[in-house]
Amino acid sequence: MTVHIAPEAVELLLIRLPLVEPFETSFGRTDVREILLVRVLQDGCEGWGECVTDHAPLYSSECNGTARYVMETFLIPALFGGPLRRVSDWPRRVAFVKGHPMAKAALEMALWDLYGQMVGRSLRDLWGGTKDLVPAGVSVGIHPDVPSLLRTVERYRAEGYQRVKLKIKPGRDHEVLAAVRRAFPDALLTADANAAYRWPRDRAVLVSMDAYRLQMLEQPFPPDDWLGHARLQRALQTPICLDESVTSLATLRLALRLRAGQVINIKPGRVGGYTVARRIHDVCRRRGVPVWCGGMLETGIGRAANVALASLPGFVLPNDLSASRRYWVEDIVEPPFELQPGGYLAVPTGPGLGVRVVRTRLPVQWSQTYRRDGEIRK
Ligand code: SMG
Ligand code: MG
Repeated sequence: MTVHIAPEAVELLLIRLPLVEPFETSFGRTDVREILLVRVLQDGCEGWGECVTDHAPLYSSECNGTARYVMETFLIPALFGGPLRRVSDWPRRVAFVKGHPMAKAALEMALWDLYGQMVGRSLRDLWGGTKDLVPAGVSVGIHPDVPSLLRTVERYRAEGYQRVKLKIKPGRDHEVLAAVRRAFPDALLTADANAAYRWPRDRAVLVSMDAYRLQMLEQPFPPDDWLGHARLQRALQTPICLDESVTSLATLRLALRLRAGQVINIKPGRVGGYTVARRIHDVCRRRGVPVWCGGMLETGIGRAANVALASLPGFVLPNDLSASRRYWVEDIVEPPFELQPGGYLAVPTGPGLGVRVVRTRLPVQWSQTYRRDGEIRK
């Protein structure tokens, strides 16, 4: 039986969800997340997607406003333009829209969930995942002072996270890394700069980070500074992990050819969806490049899809996938994600995302439904 994907309606919803504690990176601080959700409907089934944009274009050039605009003006009409034979045809269907990978990825996630619901298969199963449990890491934001940071790291380590990622920026790096390394000599630590450093200005500051025995240093330079990353990697023993730089298969190939990094953080939103994310995984696996799944402070919707992705065999390093309670007082899905013994998250086995969205828990700011027959309802 062939199931064609042809939703009769798409709903966009904006929710506002406070984080359990503020999260600060080199580009800003978040207390409350504004999250754009997508719901697609077909033949009595529904699929949910989550857009990883934020209220402002700080991590990348997209934000909730651009994602909404591009979805309602171009992507949703493209979806209504005719049935898709496979969800993996989605990137080609929307290739005429340049950029806007997060908007495309959110709709793709909803289509994967819908398809999984229709055929009764989990995303892990549809994508060729091989693991029941995926290693959980935790990303720790920039703290106001070192003692409070040490307390946070201590707490997460006591909970059982396999590795701790520390957010850094110029002026908030050596002191932080030295203190955490001193307090936790055996911890698996990484650092993420979110592009806050500059080549060659910060060469010495970065090269001396080798002293902290980090598992990797994530995205020191702006996404397009390929030569900066390649030159730093030549001078640095610590492997560089690329996040913001890798937005496609082509940029992945560039990264590998230039040896601009040795590890890849795969974020489906950043690369335009799960189809491309899986292809990036496949190329890295063939070439022996370790990958892990990044996070964008998702709700249980995005987390469910990412956990399924991380169950693929090439995801060999701890992921930025933490338990629901690390982010939210109450997640918007059931069951929430809980840290399993040894520091793992369990990969859902139910159809599609394998979690149920609890509609009554959605703090909806606005919602709008678009129908294939052309009607739009607020
Ligand atoms: O989802 O646990 C999470 C957060 C992981 O640090 C994280 N993400 O650059 O890797 C990264 C950041 C981007 C999001 S900052 C709002
Ligand atoms: Mg990062």
